[in-house]
Amino acid sequence: MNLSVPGRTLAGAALALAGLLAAGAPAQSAAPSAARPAALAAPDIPLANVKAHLTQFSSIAAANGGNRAHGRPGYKASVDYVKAKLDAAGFTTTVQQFTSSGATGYNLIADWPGGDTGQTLMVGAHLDSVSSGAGINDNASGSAAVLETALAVSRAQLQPAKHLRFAWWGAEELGLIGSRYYVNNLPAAERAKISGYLNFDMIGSPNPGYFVYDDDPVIEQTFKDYFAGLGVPTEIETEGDGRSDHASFKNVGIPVGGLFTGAGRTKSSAQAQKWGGTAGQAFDRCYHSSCDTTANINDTALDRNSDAAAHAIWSLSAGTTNPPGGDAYESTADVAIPDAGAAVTSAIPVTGRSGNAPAALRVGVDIKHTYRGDLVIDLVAPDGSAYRLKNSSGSDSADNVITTYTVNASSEAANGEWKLRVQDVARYDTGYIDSWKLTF
Ligand code: DTR
Ligand code: CA
Ligand code: ZN
Ligand code: ZN
Repeated sequence: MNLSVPGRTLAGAALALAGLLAAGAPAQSAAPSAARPAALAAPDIPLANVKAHLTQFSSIAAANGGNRAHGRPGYKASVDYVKAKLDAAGFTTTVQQFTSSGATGYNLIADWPGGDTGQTLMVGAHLDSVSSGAGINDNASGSAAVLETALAVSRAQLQPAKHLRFAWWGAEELGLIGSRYYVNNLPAAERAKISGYLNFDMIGSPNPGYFVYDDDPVIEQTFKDYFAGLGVPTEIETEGDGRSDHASFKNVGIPVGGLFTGAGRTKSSAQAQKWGGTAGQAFDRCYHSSCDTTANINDTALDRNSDAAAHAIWSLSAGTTNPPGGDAYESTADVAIPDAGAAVTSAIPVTGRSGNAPAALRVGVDIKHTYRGDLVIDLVAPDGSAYRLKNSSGSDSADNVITTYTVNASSEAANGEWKLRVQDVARYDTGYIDSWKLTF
């Protein structure tokens, strides 16, 4: 059996061979009940719903002196609006009071019942504006997206492995006051239960960039994978360290991540090339100004970032402990295999996992093809390394390849795009990839 494992040491090849030998006598394909359903995909977050929240925040500001700032009536009215939506959707809400600059501040915390509270994923945005305006991009955009993804969790009646907690912070504009108060008043044992915090502050800038925080690598990769799936390039957020509420969590060692579309800095020509918009102009010309109104939003950016938030919540709350059946990722797309032609591939994007793939990665294949001896089958890891699953054979005249291979993929990063590569190397007899599955 020739191993196509480019760039491997002999020892590595031997290990890989040992792994593949286990697959030599094709195992029975995993009983469907043994494999968990593939990781649930997040729903689309309707842009219209997110914008309806922006309209509400705008009306609240207009009815309360033109802003939603800490210590002003518009802020508490914003809290009341969000809380009412969450109470109606089945969340357990808590309003945490604090004092800053002589005024009462409020954090709104919303727990989604269920999940392992020992692994709590938090998602947050600051709800306050500056006193000069309604603060629609900064930060009704993040507040609305977090609210709508929370409501999407309720609509889906999601039951993730991890516990989900959402938060809207007060007095961020005064210096991360609300989020810092929350973290500082969490007992250490409670802090230790927070597996990660996702922050959304300014995610609809009118001249947008697509920036991903580069703090925790798993969270960063989860967002990058999402935007890669859209074909939207991203950049690392370099302005943010310490500049928003994720800093309160990072300062106590909690993994953080988030998204940002830019504030007062100027978009470069190179950035305008990749993202569109106007070079030489600020990402948000109305940053901290009275013109930060509902007209100060780029709908595409707000929609993409809302959907990216949902993707990260669904992916990162799925849990890291593998249940007995393992975590399965599946493609059911049919891919025709040309007779005696070029190899074809079928891809499965894997996200939200940490570390490397297992030493016993299960590769379930279902290929419908007469005279299966024509077929050569490889698993291709995200970095391009190929693992031979099946060689061609002139004597194997049976039809179809429906089996599970076990591959030692422990030297491969788990996250990324895995491919099944199939080539028909002999004339006559044709077929197609019906489905295939990776189980970690
Ligand atoms: N501090 C935020 C705006 C802001 C500036 N840089 C970043 C980077 C990442 C997130 C947010 C920001 C505010 O004015 O609310
Ligand atoms: Ca959407
Ligand atoms: Zn601000
Ligand atoms: Zn902000």
